[in-house]
Amino acid sequence: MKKIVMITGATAGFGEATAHEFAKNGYDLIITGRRVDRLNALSETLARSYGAEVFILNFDVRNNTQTQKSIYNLPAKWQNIDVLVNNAGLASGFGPVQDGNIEDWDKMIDTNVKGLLYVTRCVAPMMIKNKKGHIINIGSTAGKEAYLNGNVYCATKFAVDALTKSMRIDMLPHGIRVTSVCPGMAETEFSLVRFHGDSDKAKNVYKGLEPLSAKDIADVIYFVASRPANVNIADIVVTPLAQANTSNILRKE
Ligand code: NDP
Ligand code: 8X3
Repeated sequence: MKKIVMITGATAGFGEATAHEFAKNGYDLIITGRRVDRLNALSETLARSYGAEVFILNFDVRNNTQTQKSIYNLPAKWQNIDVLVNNAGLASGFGPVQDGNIEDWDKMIDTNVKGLLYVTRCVAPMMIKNKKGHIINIGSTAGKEAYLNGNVYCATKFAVDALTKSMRIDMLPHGIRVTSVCPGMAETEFSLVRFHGDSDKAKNVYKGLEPLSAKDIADVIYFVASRPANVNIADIVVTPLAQANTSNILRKE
């Protein structure tokens, strides 16, 4: 029987690239997100290119009722999830806390922290029942070090870091692996979303440097998932060569 990976936020960026990586390596996939047209297109591509079976779940991770309904109603075969990639997330806004937009804050906290928890709350008991599994949370360098104007986004990723450490303790008696993958600057739709669709501001983030690609991170996610069963990679931080940490970034003129 083929292994099953569930990837939240598979309609773009890391999630989409990770879906390709796992499908290429023989997994069947549960792909989730809000943009169902993209999920349908990705499902067709994965089936055609790699012969993968794909199950689509179209829900908003901020909505616990939708999340529970989607996951609990998975057909029995699809509840046999080997790897959960908690990837859905975003930054919304960039500025000092005193000018912060409450809607942006709620969006980030509800998606990056509560959404990750809602999904995990549904999937972890399935893994415990099946006596196997691997939860991979997508953190960030922003969850290791705060940076100027990052405040609430950084706080959500610090929360992911704490949750990953806690989950590893909770899952210990059940033989379930828990990992965080923490990327630095990667050019996906992330900055476009952060700057509310302003493509000039989004492009400017990566000016003068070669950022990570979604594929760079998908490779790392597959790597941690494909270690021997006795190996758990706890935490992995990946930056572009031009980024030493969240604030020291080398840009060419
Ligand atoms: P993208 O914007 O390219 O992709 C984000 C994905 O998350 C989309 O598939 C989107 O799907 C999904 N998503 C967002 N909100 C929700 C929601 N409420 N419910 C369901 N799905 C949602 O960004 P990235 O691929 O770059 O980001 C993926 C993860 O990586 C995020 O957690 C981000 O914080 C993190 N990260 C990104 C870095 C970067 O520099 N790019 C660096 C470090 C971490 P849809 O809109 O269809 O729902
Ligand atoms: C996203 C990367 O550098 O914008 O987590 O925080 S960064």
